[in-house]
Amino acid sequence: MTSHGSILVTGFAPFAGDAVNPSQQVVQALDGQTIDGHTVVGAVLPVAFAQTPALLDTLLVRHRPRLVLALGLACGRAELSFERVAINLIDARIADNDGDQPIDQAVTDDAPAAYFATLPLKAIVAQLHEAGIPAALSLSAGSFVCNQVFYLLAHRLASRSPLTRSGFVHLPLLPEQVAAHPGQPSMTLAMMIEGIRIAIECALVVRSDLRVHGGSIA
Ligand code: PCA
Repeated sequence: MTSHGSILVTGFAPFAGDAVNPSQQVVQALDGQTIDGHTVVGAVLPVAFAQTPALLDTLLVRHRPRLVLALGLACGRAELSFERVAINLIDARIADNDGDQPIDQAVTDDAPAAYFATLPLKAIVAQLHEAGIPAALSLSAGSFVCNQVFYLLAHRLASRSPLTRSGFVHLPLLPEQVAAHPGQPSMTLAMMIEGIRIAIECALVVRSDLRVHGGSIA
């Protein structure tokens, strides 16, 4: 059988005192599965600014993925949040898991201020809504390690593999995490896994995004 190339899906280890990270669990569930003839390679990254650049480089060189979807947790989000913009800024409100807490640094020196996700985000959100899965566009992935990984992927792929599309999804808390985060929205692991699978299927087949209104006023 001809190889269709792999799909790289990354998640993160727990951080900020949480016992689990849903992105790690989604990645572990999808690792090794086949989606439309493509094998999913799952990788769990440390929440550590200094470690992610080399780890991502290794993953991209080793697997030469045809699509990359990075996942992370954002406590407070109610939907699968499809990030539109990766910015060249690190400003850490909390320390990462190595104890680093950089202030106003570039992700990559002498590089563009920002990149857009290269996935058909509006088509993905529409398909998720059809499937009854809460999903939304988001204009900021923050300025912590998730944004760093989103930016690094976009920057690396833009120069080395411009046909490989990439994007970032922030996940809500898992229901069991709400005990430690009272009042915050959550989503089941099964729904997250199904939603990410639908997003990948959509990204593999939809070339140009839907022309529907979106964005936000503030
Ligand atoms: N969320 C953090 C880093 C790791 C994760 O899962 C973030 O949003 O930057």
